[in-house]
Amino acid sequence: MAPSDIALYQFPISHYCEKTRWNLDAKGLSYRIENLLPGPHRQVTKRLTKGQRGTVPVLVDGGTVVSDSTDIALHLEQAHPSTPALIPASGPERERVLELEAYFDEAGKHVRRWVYSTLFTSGADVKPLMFGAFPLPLRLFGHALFPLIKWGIRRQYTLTPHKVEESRVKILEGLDRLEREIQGDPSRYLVGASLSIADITAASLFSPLVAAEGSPYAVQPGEVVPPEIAGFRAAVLARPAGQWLLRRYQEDRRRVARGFSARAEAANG
Ligand SMILES: N[C@@H](CCC(=O)N[C@@H](CS)C(=O)NCC(=O)O)C(=O)O
Repeated sequence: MAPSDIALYQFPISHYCEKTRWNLDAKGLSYRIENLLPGPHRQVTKRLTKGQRGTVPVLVDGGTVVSDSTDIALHLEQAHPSTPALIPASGPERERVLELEAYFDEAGKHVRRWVYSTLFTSGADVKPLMFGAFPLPLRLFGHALFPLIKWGIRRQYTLTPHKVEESRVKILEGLDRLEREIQGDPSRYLVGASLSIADITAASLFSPLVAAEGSPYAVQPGEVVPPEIAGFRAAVLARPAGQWLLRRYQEDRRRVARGFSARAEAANG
């Protein structure tokens, strides 16, 4: 298949988009990345999905348009089967993979809320992470839109103190569950003896908590990490769950995340 036959519409900063990039990379598929600015993105995503959904990621695979990272994973498994499968074709292992995928997908919303809230409250500069991958004119446009984008994020993801605290607790529950599933052993996969979409989902959606190398949240030279985030990351890294997250990135995230490398190139250029 020609590289341009698969296009991923995405935000570089989004951990749900990171999940789909990893999914595509794990299957060895070539794809084109179309980075969208938060806010104006809805014109594109609504057009692509014929008004059905506004969120990213959206995958265009030949004539098929799929949005939602879980539906994309199901589509990719069917349209581009790989060995070993990221989603087993049938049986109890399939059920387990899908159940864990759904659980960690939901946990990702709590990570997003806690991370955005903590970054905004600390006054950290989120703009390099959000816009670094864009060409200069769009980057400047993004900077101009930033106050509005920030307001939209606060509103859409309900960054209220009560909800943020609720999410912090949910994150800790998620890390506990991860440790139970791997029986405290960072070398184990969640289901069976090979990487599945359950591992990709947990690792990508929790990646902001450990700033794994190869993830969009890897710490850049000169980046100032707010103390609350640095402290939380240190506590996660001291746990088997944190070591598991790092290991999945080191051992299984084989190809460099392309959104991230584009960000680094833009920052260097
Ligand atoms: N469950 C969805 C979550 C997607 C999602 O929430 N995407 C966010 C970025 S992380 C988004 O597009 N936000 C902007 C919007 O809702 O318009 C998935 O897995 O694709």
